[in-house]
Amino acid sequence: MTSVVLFNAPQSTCSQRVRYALRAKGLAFEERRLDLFSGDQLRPEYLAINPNGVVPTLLHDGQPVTDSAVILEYLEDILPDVAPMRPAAPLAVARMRAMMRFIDEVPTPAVRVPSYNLAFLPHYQAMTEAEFQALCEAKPLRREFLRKMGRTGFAKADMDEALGRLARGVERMAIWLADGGGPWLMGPALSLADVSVMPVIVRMDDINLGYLWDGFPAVSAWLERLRATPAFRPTYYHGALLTEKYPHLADLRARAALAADAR
Ligand SMILES: N[C@@H](CCC(=O)N[C@@H](CS)C(=O)NCC(=O)O)C(=O)O
Repeated sequence: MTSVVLFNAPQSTCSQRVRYALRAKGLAFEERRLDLFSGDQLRPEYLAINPNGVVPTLLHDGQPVTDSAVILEYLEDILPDVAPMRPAAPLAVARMRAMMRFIDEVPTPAVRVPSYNLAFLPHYQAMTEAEFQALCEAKPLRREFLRKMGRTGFAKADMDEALGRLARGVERMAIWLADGGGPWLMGPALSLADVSVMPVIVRMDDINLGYLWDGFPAVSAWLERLRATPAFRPTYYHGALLTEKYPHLADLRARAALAADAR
């Protein structure tokens, strides 16, 4: 019998991609939840399977597969006929991969900036400067990112830049939806491009950045359609959203909803 273990974290956007694909394909897996603020991802036993010290990692029959976009493609390779999310024609595959690259270049890194400032910063503020610097040093992939944030948070210029990149991501989605005729980014069939951008859009909605698609009804319709797919709910179990873990963000969201209703 084949064994599939997913090392991941509930609120990690990269993990959410993989949880969605596993659920969509109905592949049974053992979920191991890492506590990223306790440093589970930096322990030697985890670094042995993922030297980048980040989640997710898929362990298939004891063999590690790392990087969420790579894992998504791997799942298509091992289960091509179950809920396929990669088109068959080489040109269509190339188009899908180009979309995934754009998503990984532009909106995916950008959403980390407001996420860290709004939700994760207090975890680091509770540390001494020496502890914080040691933590930065221990991170193989996110060392410079964390140092740039520091213990006071990203500067306004960084936040503005991130918001610009997120807005560009939303605009590009609207173009893809219009070009392919929707309802999914590549047209009638849901693809890995949809799964790749899903956690960014869900996170933006969670932290009150949903106004960035106010002028793009096709993007809100896309989100509602995605939320209605059977794989969505088991992916976003309770605790997967930031507003479910951080009460101050839930308050902000409730106040923003009231303000929107009053307009
Ligand atoms: N390109 C990688 C990025 C993975 C990544 O950045 N994971 C984040 C959570 S979404 C993480 O593990 N962060 C822990 C840390 O920075 O220490 C992927 O897509 O798998």
